[in-house]
Amino acid sequence: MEYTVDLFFNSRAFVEEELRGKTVVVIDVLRASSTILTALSYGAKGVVPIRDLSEAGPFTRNLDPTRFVMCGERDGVKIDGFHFGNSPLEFQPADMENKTVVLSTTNGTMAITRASLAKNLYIASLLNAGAVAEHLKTLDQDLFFICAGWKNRLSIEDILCAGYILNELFGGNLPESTRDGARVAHGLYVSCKDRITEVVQASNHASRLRDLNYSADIEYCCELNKFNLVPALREGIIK
Ligand code: 3SL
Repeated sequence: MEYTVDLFFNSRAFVEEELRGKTVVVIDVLRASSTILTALSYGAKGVVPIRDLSEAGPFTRNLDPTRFVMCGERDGVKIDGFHFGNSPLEFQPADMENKTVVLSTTNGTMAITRASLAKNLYIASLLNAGAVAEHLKTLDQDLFFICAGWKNRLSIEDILCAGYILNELFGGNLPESTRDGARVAHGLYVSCKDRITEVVQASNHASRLRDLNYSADIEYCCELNKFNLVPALREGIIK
């Protein structure tokens, strides 16, 4: 049976209810998804995504600081009072091992928390795009990509990553029922597949990150298939 494949271009471009019971892949190449993957690869127990800072209060006030790490940014800059920002290169394995990470970012955790009615919610970036595609092959159901973007706009690196996953998944033959958003992502990937890093480096968000002295993060986040992990959100925690 043919199933729907669709894509939303930013973290606010969907109605939360329409994702209830669906399979969703949230992509934020620069940098939330890449940060989540890195923390989990360093042995974090899980990542709790929070939408806004009012939700951080209970964590900062009540939780054992030896078991919890607060990470997050606003406009790319570390949130005051948090242990770390949103740079995957900022922390060491020992900072994350056996800890629960509480993460709040401008767009990425907004996308994740807004999509939390999904039945399956996976986190993807270029670091694990191949593993996500392999996992999606085992499912046979409607599939929605949410590209976190930046403040109601699209981010080309997120769309490109979705296109890569679509290409791995369908080998170029998209199902007939594929919606326009997913077709655009696949088309972008096909036209740029030999210069992924170049396209990411030329993106608006890469330029914002360079202005904040995060050039090394951009390079790191372009490493294709560094991790064989497919993190999923279950009961509010990404593992
Ligand atoms: O918006 C987000 O979720 C972040 O990933 C943006 S930044 O790369 O930390 O600026």
